[in-house]
Amino acid sequence: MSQDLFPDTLALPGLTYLPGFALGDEADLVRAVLDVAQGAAFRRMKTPGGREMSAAMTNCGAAGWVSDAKGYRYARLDPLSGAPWPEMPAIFRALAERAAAAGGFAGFTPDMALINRYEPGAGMSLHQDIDEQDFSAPIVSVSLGLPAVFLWGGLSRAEKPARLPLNSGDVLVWGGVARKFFHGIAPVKAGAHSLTGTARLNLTFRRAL
Ligand code: MD3
Ligand code: FE
Repeated sequence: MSQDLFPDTLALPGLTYLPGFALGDEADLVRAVLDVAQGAAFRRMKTPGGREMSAAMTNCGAAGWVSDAKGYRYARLDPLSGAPWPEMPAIFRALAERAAAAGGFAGFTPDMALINRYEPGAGMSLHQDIDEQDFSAPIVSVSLGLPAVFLWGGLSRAEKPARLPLNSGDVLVWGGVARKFFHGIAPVKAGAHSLTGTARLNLTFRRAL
């Protein structure tokens, strides 16, 4: 089941909200995240400005999103280990491709996934995802574990963000004009989830290279 996030008067081709789309795969997805993290540990990266991000991150696939004093970029090797990132688990790829098709992007094949882990108090300030090569590809995001409030700021940073609650198993497909929306995550509230414990996990499937 998909539903339009926006009133009829707002034409925003490319954004599809798929509540609960991943509910049947939650346990397998969390297991796959733990597998990836065995090969490439979660770490809190530094922004180019020198601040430590509150969410911990890791990656899988052909490249990983990294941030340090030199800036934001995609790197084929994990700077912590010097090795390639772990391969993308088959369950990740299958879910991302199914969700993309449901969102009108049949044929989307992600080349990597960024995995964010939020402990209570962690969030992500408003930003755009613009480090990828090709903006015609959508981004598929999957929420697992503790709930969070997604902040959606539209196409200009000045817009006051709308708030959308995201629950475990929810999937969003961001393409078209939505692809360059400012967005963020409000600080996650303390809680407990049977699969992720005290954490929220978010997977974003991208075509980065
Ligand atoms: C809208 N992650 O990793 S997912 C990120 O929940 C990121 O961890 C958040 O923002 C999280 O970059 C939000 C929803 C999302 C992801 C990518 C987008 C929304 C997006 C790309 C373009 C527009
Ligand atoms: Fe983002």
